[in-house]
Amino acid sequence: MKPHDTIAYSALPSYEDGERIQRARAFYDAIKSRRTCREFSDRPVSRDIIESALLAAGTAPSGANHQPWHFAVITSTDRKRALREAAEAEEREFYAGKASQEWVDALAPLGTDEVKPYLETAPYLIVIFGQRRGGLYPGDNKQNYYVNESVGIATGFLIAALHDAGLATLTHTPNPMKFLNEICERPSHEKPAMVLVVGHPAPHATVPVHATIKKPLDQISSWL
Ligand code: IYR
Repeated sequence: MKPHDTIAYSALPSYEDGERIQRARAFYDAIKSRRTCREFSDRPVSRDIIESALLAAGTAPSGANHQPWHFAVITSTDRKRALREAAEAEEREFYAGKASQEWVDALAPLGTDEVKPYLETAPYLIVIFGQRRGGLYPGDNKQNYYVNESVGIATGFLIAALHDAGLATLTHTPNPMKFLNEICERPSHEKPAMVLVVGHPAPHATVPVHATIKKPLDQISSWL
């Protein structure tokens, strides 16, 4: 079989309509319990779970199917500490005046600040990179397309897979984040997209009420 050949579109199971409705609701019920976590426990998490979730992320649609992403999985104490120190240095500037007042005000209900102990506590920090160049096959050096969109979708899959496995996540976006290339030993044509903190919530973890307010259907959709 060559890449230009086709295969039958056969992967979808044939549910009854009622079952389809029930499954769609069940998925919504499951995913709506996801909460961004900002207090992690150091309880270990099996590497198998992370590998399966990364494989799930890797099935996301992408521009020209080039799969322009790289997931650097940090487990080493030293690298976590280096990442925390660099991220906190950026965040100190952000909260001390680099961010607009409007931005700081928007974050106030979340209670975020420049102190990020979870970057050392959580068992995994997955640093997600978008590859400006690459292609499908090892050694390819082609233009990649819709890199931000592709990486965003893959990250969504990753978060959903980890949530489904009963793990908590936090999308962390230090600003700027070029320092992540050095910590993760990634080439400069890769652009850091975000850090995904993964683990179990600390027993005392809380969630801001602000984060639990989700827009209703009539505010997020229109039917034409
Ligand atoms: N990167 C900062 C600030 C921050 C920005 C947004 I937009 C958030 O939704 C949350 C935080 C930080 O991590 O604190």
